[in-house]
Amino acid sequence: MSSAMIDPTLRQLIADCHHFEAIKFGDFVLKTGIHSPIYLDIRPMVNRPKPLKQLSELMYKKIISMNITHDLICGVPYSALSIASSICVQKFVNMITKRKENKDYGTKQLIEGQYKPGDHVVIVEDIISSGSSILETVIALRSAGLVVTDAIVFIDRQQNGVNNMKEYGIDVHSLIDVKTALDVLEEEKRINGHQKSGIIEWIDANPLRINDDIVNEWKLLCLQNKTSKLLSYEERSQLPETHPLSQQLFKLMVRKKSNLCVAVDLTTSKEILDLAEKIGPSIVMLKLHIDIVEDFDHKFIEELTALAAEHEFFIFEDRKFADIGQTVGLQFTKGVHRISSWAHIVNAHLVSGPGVLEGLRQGFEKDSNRGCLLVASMSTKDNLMNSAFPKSAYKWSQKYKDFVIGFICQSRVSADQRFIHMTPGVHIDVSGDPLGQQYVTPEEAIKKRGADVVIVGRGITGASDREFDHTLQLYQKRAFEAYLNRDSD
Ligand code: 5BU
Repeated sequence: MSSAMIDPTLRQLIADCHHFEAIKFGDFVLKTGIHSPIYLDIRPMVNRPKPLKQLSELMYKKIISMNITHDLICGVPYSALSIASSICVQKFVNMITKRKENKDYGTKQLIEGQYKPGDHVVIVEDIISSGSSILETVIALRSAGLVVTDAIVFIDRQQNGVNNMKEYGIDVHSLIDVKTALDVLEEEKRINGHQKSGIIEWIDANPLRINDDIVNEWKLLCLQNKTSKLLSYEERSQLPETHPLSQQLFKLMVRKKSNLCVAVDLTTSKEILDLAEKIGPSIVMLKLHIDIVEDFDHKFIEELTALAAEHEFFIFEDRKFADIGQTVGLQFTKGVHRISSWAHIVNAHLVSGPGVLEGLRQGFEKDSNRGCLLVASMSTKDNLMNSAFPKSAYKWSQKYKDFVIGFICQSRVSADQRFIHMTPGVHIDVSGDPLGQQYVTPEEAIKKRGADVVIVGRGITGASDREFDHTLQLYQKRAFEAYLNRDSD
């Protein structure tokens, strides 16, 4: 951009920036610890009515001259919020804002204002450095179903931000780039040629990258958006911030071509170990009710753990912790079973509230190879688990994701694909049992209800010796094929 072509108001604004110390020269230590010979902070400009009005007029002019479709305007918090508001008031355009919440805020909607998915939004920002703040806003807008392709900025610091944003499908239009602004300031005798070339040299030597956390958030959004349907186990193993145990499970399912967990509801250690030996190669998880084992001892656990390592499956103790946190903590870590010392996975009900999770927390001792599933719904007839349960399971899964890895449920609880959904009550013959158990087929559980892993008990363990191998393979095959053909009817 040649400084001779600059709009007189823009020229004046750049001079004002220097006058009001929105542009300063010297030696500044940036947030990143790097020393910079130039400092830009637009607040002294947007805190004053005259430059704010002039700046917002110029920015809106740019939106019009670039022919950018815009139903709404969104400022990047915080400095650009006043610019966006000023544009909206002057030009009668509606505005939305992105909250700047901390990460714990989970999936709560980050966009404030009236909009509908599909509305076109133009982003307004004061200065672009790496583009990280703009991308953060783009992620929030696109997550809310809004269309965003363009951003208008006052000054481009020329540190690669505009280029960085192209990768994310965003065209950034600046009113002026920093080198042209320096030309103006030199012409206005506010800096000399020597200072200017020193700054330009520094700018050219310091290109910026987008912050890694934001890139990861972006990847997550892409993976979720790529299809509204479920991603493959492989893709899910690669989602950022997936629990290490879930990552291992997703990978294991791909490797073993199995999404089968067998419920081994047998009452002697010999029967369980014999069965584990037989089913080991075909399953990814073995589910126990340790309190029904009549001859329990830790030697049995050692042998089972050795089989789990040999055949690569996880041990899931279906203890359904449900008491007050204090008691649950003891049930998990103490007593004859000392469940926390060997179960890779346990589960909990939220009947007594999230205290149960606080109680369990100590037993996980930051061991990333262990995790908990929340019981969100049950397979049995006339059970009392109404819609409050999946809602609360969803809510608390977000807050305890350091050890909550997913849900035991009859249909999906969370759209967050990092969580595993496991469905019990699966049988090829769906007639149920006389005690209220209700069954669905593996296809129904996986294709219609969105299960990632099916839990099969008597469907397999009840098969006669003669039919056992065939039955086991049939379940493994039907469940895995249902996953592979999830998107077909
Ligand atoms: P079955 O033999 O496939 O009916 O065994 C099902 C297993 O899953 C059994 O161990 C139950 O304790 C467990 N289960 C269930 O059947 N339904 C549920 O809603 C929950 C667990 Br939660």
